[in-house]
Amino acid sequence: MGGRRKFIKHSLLSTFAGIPFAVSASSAGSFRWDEKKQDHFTPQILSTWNHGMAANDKAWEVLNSGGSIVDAVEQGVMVTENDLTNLSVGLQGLPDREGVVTLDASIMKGDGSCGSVAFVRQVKHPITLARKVMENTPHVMLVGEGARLFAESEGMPMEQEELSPKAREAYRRWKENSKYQPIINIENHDTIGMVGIDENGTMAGSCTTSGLAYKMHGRVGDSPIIGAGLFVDEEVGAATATGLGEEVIRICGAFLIVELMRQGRTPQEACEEAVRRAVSKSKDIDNTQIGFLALNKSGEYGAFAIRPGFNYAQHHRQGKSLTDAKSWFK
Ligand code: SD4
Repeated sequence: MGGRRKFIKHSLLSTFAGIPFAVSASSAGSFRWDEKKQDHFTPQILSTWNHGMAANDKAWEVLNSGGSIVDAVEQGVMVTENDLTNLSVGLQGLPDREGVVTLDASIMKGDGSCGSVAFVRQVKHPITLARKVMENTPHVMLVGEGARLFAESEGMPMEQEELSPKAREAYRRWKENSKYQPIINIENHDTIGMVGIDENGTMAGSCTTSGLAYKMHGRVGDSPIIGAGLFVDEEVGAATATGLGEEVIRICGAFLIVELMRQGRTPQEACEEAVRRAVSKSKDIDNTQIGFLALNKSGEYGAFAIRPGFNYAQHHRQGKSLTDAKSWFK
């Protein structure tokens, strides 16, 4: 995480400005994708935070080697789940108050298929487990011991419950005061959310996290909640969230953004409106950070956060970039 502040600032390529926005107004005044007007799409992958660069690299490689967009968003975020330097995603993440690492993840396809797991232990790749929930069960969400047992039944290996050296040391220091307070410090908010579109206009998204550091045992954040941390509807677009999950759940953040886009807002406008909504509902704005990231079907994207510090990674045919998102507070 040391490189977090070494942002590679790029002004995003103006290529996207020229993409035709092929949506049409329905009689109800909302927007509907008009397939007749556009028969090709611009593949693109977007992820939260600077670890999104490596995750996007993988997702892009998967897409380019013939994988589906769901394969891409799954395998992309697995890179972060494997990243031993990341203390907010995967089993190396910071534990809850009891010293236990519990993971949340979700995956969604643009046709409405989705799967998620929450409060799951000992599973190295909760995103893969979420995909198995989506594909191999009649359910959308499995939690806790049930999710772990399902992983076992699917042949996924169970990992030892042992804190990573960095997490162990951080937990030891935290226990000196054992003070629980959500911290807006971005070092403490590292969830990866990824959204993408392929050249056929098929969309998908993924989101995976170890959640808030030192959360109450059993706490579940927004990341595995379809419509809060992630939502995809390929008639319109996709959105994902990072930050204080309680505040994202309160406003159904990702769903809200997709619905705002359906009503004609650009991804940027939709993210800004969702942040405005979160700010207006927040019970503790001084201690809250949220970042939203959105992509619509025509390749327009947007990002916005409550306060500075949130960045996002983007990959497309013209290259890749890491960009600081604008924020409500300057
Ligand atoms: C959660 N949204 O569990 C997650 C935390 C997060 O970067 O985004 N961390 O509330």
